[in-house]
Amino acid sequence: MARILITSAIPYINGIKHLGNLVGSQLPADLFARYMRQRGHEVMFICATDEHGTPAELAAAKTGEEVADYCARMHDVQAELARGFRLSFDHFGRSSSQRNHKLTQHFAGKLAENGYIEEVTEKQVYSKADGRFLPDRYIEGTCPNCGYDKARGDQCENCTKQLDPTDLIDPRSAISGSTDLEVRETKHLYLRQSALKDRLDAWIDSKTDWPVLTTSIAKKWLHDGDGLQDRGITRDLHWGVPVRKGEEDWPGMEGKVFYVWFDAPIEYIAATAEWADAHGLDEAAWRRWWREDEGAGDVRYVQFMGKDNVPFHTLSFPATIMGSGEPWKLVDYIKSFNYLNYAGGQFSTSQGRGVFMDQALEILPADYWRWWLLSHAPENSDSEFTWENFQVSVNKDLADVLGNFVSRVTKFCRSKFGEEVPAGGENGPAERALIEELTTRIRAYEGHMEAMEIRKAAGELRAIWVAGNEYLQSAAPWSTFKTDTEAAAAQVRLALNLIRLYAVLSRPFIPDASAALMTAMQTGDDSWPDDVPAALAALPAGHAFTVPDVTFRKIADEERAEWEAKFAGTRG
Ligand code: B3M
Ligand code: ZN
Repeated sequence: MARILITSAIPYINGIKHLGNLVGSQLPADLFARYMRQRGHEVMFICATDEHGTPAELAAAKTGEEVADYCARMHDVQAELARGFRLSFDHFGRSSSQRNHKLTQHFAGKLAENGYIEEVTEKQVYSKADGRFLPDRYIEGTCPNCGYDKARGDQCENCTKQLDPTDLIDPRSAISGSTDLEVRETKHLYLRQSALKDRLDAWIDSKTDWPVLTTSIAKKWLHDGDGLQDRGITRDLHWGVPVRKGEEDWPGMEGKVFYVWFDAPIEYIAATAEWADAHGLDEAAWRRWWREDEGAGDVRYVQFMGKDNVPFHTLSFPATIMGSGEPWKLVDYIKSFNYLNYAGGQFSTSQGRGVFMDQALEILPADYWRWWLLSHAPENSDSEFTWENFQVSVNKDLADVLGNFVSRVTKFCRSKFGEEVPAGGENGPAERALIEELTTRIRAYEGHMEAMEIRKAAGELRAIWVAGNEYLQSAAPWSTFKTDTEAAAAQVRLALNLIRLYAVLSRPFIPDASAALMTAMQTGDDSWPDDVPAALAALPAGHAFTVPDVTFRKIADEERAEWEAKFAGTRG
């Protein structure tokens, strides 16, 4: 069995995430983590809140809280929503943790020692109206690369180019809108990514199995235009990791903090250390996941993220690790996602457009959302959430196919044979054909799950549910029963076993429904169907079960219309 380290991009602390954020990192990472655990692998699944930077400061200023209090409160809110969506993190950390402070300072120290840090006196945008230096994100303007007029000073969200604030055309303060900006001198540290370009290039070239979306973005920033730029990794802010060289002060950098994108990926490592702390474990317990010289040599490390985060994970963070000269684990596979759009536009946190995690759970349980989002994951192109599509998927896949199968089989059995698996009869050609089809499909499902081909996996799972339904429809035990009770018993026995099999196979997608089906089938046998015929005989004649409550309910047209109207505007 393998050891698999899985990280999801860590969500910004300010505000509640929308469904587009969820499907772009945390949810597919959870699917993969659940699947790998189910297959018996040792999994470490890490996420955290990304707490530094100006957005946190400004959000706290708005609510009138100290920024540390704001972050503590919002961390708990996000952790609770993660539980609501059944995100099975081994640890949900905080980038503001002491662990991350120490590790971030450690990496900076090593990078300096190895000559990868340059101290630069530079000119930075100062807003007289706001009385402060404006950090990158709080300067808006026109992207010099693509012309998008709401590009931020750190990155253009339209073309994903990493920017420096002074690159922007017609810059303005995002805090006050003021264009009364002037440039003042201040000293900052730069990570000399350009000096690592050849290593990064060779490393990306060696990743022939990565999704094209991931490598194409990396290649673009390695080779387009001026190639890989050195990046400023410090900021004139109060909130963040104080700039230190390892354990020592850094002369000239007093009062400055590291740039949020420098410390955020390091939090993947720090959060694993936080996990060890939370469980009273020693240093070795987390280092065996991260240090190749301390046991991580055989770990497979997989990251999940939206496409806008790819440059930081294919270039900047690997540069930090390579430049440290220490054997920290580099990522083995990056699964990246396009955007999920919302009803003809974009989801937008700043404009409150779309459905947010808290709102979603107020409407329907997590499984409904998990199924729709995962089966429509924006893998090969952007995808779109519409209420109509959501209604159709839920009603068809979950209610008509899976839910209906469970309900018909259990109710029919209860009425004719009682609440236990019936004895008698044996499998005939139709049953053998079904088992054969399921065997092929289950092997395909495994292949897609291992390859993180999420839509294909969802499609195969749906086909597995459909195959059972079609079998039931044509076997028609309710007719068979009238002439041949033995044959009907064999049909129902197989169908009841299919319910258990569905619970096992569907668990990574719809964990609550899966648990409810296992409870109804009164079994704890959740072993993976390596041997499908055996798996379909796991519940023997005489095994008791109960008829479950409705597994999935349908969404009525009026409800859909009501939600559509309710979420048409922006969040208040
Ligand atoms: N917080 C951006 C995002 O949530 C950023 C990711 C950090 S990953 C280290 O999309
Ligand atoms: Zn652009």
